[in-house]
Amino acid sequence: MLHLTSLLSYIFISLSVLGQVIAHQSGSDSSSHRHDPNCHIVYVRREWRILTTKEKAEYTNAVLCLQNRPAANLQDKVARTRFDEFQGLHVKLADQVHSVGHFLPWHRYFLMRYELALREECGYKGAHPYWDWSIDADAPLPLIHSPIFDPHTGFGGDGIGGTYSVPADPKGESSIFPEAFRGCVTDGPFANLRLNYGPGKYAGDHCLTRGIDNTLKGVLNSTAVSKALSQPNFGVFRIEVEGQPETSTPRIHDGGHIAIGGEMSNIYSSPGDPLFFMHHANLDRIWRKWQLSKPGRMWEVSGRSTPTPPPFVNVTVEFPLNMGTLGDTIPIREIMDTASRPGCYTYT
Ligand SMILES: *[C@@H]1O[C@H](CO)[C@@H](O)[C@H](O)[C@H]1NC(C)=O
Ligand SMILES: *[C@@H]1O[C@H](CO)[C@@H](O)[C@H](O)[C@H]1NC(C)=O
Ligand SMILES: [Cu+2]
Repeated sequence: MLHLTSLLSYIFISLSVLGQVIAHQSGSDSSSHRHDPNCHIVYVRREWRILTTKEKAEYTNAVLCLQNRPAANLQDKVARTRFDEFQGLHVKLADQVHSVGHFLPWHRYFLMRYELALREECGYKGAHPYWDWSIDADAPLPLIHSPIFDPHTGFGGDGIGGTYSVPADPKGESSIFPEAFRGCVTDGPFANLRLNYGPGKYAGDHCLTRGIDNTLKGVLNSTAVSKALSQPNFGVFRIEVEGQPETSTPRIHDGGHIAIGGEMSNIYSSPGDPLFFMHHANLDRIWRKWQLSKPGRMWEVSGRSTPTPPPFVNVTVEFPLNMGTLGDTIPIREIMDTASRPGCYTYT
C-alpha cells in the first residue's frame, strides 16, 4: 500500500513537471497553470467577442456600478465615484509609470485592483475581458465596425463632432491633442457617463469623449503584435510595446490609445474611458504570452525607474508598485506570475 502511494505520487509529480514543460514549449497558458495552490480560483480572461451577450452585460453593468458608487477616499476632492478614483490615481502617477521599466508591471497591478473592485464591490463574477484589436486591425473594415464599439453589446461608438470643446493647453502640460477629441460618446452603456478628472491634468465635469482614428490600424495589426513578441529581452520588448516617446512612431500601446482618441488619447486621464482597461488587458495578455514563450522570461524585468534623468535605479523584481489608496504597495515580484496570488488569472 505504501509502495502504491509513493508510486502514484511519483506519477503525479512527473505529470506536473511534464505539464510545466509543455506550457513553456507551447508558449501559452496550459491547464497546469490553472491550479495554483495559492489561488481558490484561477480566472481565465477571454476576448470580448467570445463572451455571451449576457456576460458582456454583466461586465458593463459592473463598470456602471463602479461609476455609481461613491468615492471611498474622502481626501480626494475631485473624485466623486470609485471609478473616478482609478482615473485619478492614473492622473497623479502618469509621470512615474510610463517610459520606465515598471510600465507593464504597474499597469498589470492597476488592472488587478480594478478587477477586484468590480468583483468585491459590484458583484462581478467573471474574469476581466480583453479587446484583441489586432483582429479588427487585420480586417478590411474601419475600426468602428468592431464589436467592441457596438451600442448594444459593446462600449458604444465614436464621439460625435461638435458636442465637446477641448480646453486650451497652451504650455502642453496636459499633453492634450485637440484633434483627437471628436466629441462626446452618445450611445452605448456609457453614453451618459460624466467624468470629473481630465482631460489631461484638468479637473471638472465633462462627458466621455472619443475620436476613432483608422490610420493607426497598421500599428495594431497582427504583424505589429508578432514584432513585439519577437523581441529578445524585456528591455526592448517593453519599449516595442509602449511606443512613444521612446520610439519615434506609435506602437501597440500608444497606438491603441490614439486609435480610440478623446480621453483615451491622453497619457494622464485615459482611464476615464472604460476601454482603457480592455486595451491594457490585451497588452497584459501579450506580455504574459512573451513571459511564457521562453524559460526565465517570467521573471525578467529591467529599465530605468524614472523617465527623466537623473537619479534613477534599474528596475528589478523588488521594485515597489505604488497603488495609492487603491491597494498596498507590493514588489513587482508578486505580480510576475499572473496565475498565482494576488492575480489568480490566465488568458485564453
Ligand atoms: C500591418 O500593417 C503594416 C503597416 O501598414 C503592413 O505592412 C502589414 O502588412 C500589415 N499586416 C497585416 C496582417 O495586415
Ligand atoms: C543600469 O543598468 C545598465 C545596464 O546594465 C548599467 O549600464 C547602468 O550602470 C545601471 N544603472 C544604475 C543606476 O544602476
Ligand atoms: Cu498608463
